[in-house]
Amino acid sequence: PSSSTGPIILESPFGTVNPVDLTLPEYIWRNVDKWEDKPMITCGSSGRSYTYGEGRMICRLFASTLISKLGLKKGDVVGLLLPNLPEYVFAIHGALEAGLVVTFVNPLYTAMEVRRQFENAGVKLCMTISLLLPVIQEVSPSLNDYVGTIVFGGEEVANEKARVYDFKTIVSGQSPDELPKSFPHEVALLPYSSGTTGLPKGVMLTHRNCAINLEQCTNKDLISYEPTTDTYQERVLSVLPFFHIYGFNGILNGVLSHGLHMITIPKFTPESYIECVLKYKPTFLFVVPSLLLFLASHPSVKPEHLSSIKEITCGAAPASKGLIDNFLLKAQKDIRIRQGYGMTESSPVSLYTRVILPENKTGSTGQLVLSTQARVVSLTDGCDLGPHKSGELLIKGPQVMAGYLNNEKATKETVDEDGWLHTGDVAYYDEDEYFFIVDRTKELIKVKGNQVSPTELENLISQLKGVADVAVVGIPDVLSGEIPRAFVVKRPGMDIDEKTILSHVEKNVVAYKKLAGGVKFLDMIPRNPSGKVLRNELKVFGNNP
Ligand code: AYL
Repeated sequence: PSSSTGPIILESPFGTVNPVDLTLPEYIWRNVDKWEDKPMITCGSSGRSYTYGEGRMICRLFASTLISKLGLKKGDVVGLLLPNLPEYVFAIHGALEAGLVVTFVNPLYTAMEVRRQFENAGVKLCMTISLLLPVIQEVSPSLNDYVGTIVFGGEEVANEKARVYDFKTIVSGQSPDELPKSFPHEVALLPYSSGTTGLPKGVMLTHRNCAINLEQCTNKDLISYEPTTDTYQERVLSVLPFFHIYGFNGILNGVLSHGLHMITIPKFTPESYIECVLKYKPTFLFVVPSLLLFLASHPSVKPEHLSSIKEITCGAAPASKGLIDNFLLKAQKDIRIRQGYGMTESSPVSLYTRVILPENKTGSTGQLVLSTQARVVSLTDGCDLGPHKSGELLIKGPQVMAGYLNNEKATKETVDEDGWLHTGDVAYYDEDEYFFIVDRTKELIKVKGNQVSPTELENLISQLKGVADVAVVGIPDVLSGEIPRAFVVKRPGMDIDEKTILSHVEKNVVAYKKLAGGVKFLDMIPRNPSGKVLRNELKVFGNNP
């Protein structure tokens, strides 16, 4: 499909997806009867575990509890401040089954970060663990129509007067009362993403967006799990957070819908990870490049530790051919390494490498998943480009979000009238239509696969009196991929030092957002005539410490 003047639209080589007319919970549980007695999810640290039969029932009862005992109504928003625990499944799928909309945050977020997202999303009910209840208590007074907080393992802190409920207590004795009816086109999830510019925004993902994205990766060329049977079940280890679309839809829901055994750890340490690999002998791992680097280079990871692993999927940030080759050298065995590419705004997967990847395609982020189209357009004149020419990647498919919450302007800037999602990533495709991501035009900084919005840090730094102007960019880093660095112009006659700026940022944001790349002082921030920061100039400058 090529034309020298009009759009050059690439189609998925895998064909079209089966239509999905189910909500997300209906989709993930649709075959649950086949593996009721099999383990569903296990905490790799504590060993706490639930079978599919138990998990399915608890979600159903929790959904009824939310409606009958707490009086929530369809469409109400719940906010999750939770680490990766087995009970995460109940929190999120119980709420979705009840017709509620879910937003989630990093459990290490500061109260300020949680408040901004929960307020913006309109959260009425929170879910957390005892340890993090103080954060919720700081945030909840600013929430309109606040209903309360459910605490997992909260027997000690429960307090009806203060509207703090223990999960087990409130679900116990619940009957599977009727639930409001939900539909596939309705919004299910509000993950936050800064997209191509500005502050994090609520990404409206519908039930269908999420369910169809799972189906779009379900094809004999794309899926390699052995089916779950009486005698066999794949084991998947992942520490990637369920509060990110990769961990939630890409990993957890994929696992649940195929009846696999999920093993998770609430907090990554090299020791706990290796211990889990040895104890549970996972057959599949999901990683981000910094975790692959850990496996490839950490002295405590030995080749024999990796003997159970058949396949590793890596996504969320670039993994070079060099990194993949280094890992395989270390593993001393044939492990399939697959890459996925996507965005929160596309539920997330748009590109995925096929199970059997031709050797000369290592480093590619793969091909278009089912029913997905792409264009690559010139960064200078917007014209469509042919093979081997780098430009902005545009994506179209049923996984593309319904829009940003209460933000029509950002929605229009990101998804155009014809439905093309402007990714802000620079890519090219080769003669076989394998894609390679080479750069990013958007401001977004990715630290170990986590999103960092430069605007958020710039706003924070601007609060300091001595700062006249500021710009934050990502600079390359071996361990994290990128790290944020601030360029600051001092206010005339005032002095402000690097330490003050670093500690102000560190106090207010989660650790991965801190200015690990330091602060550089400049006389002025380079901007174009319309005032837009010339980030590339700063990046080049930023390469010289
Ligand atoms: P967000 N290679 C290079 N950059 C990538 C890749 C990749 N494989 N995947 C994601 N990115 C960058 O919303 C890219 O800049 O979603 C993209 O626009 O947090 C941005 O990350 C989106 O960041 C999977 C596994 C998709 C993971 C994901 C990524 C979800 C990240 C499919 O199988």
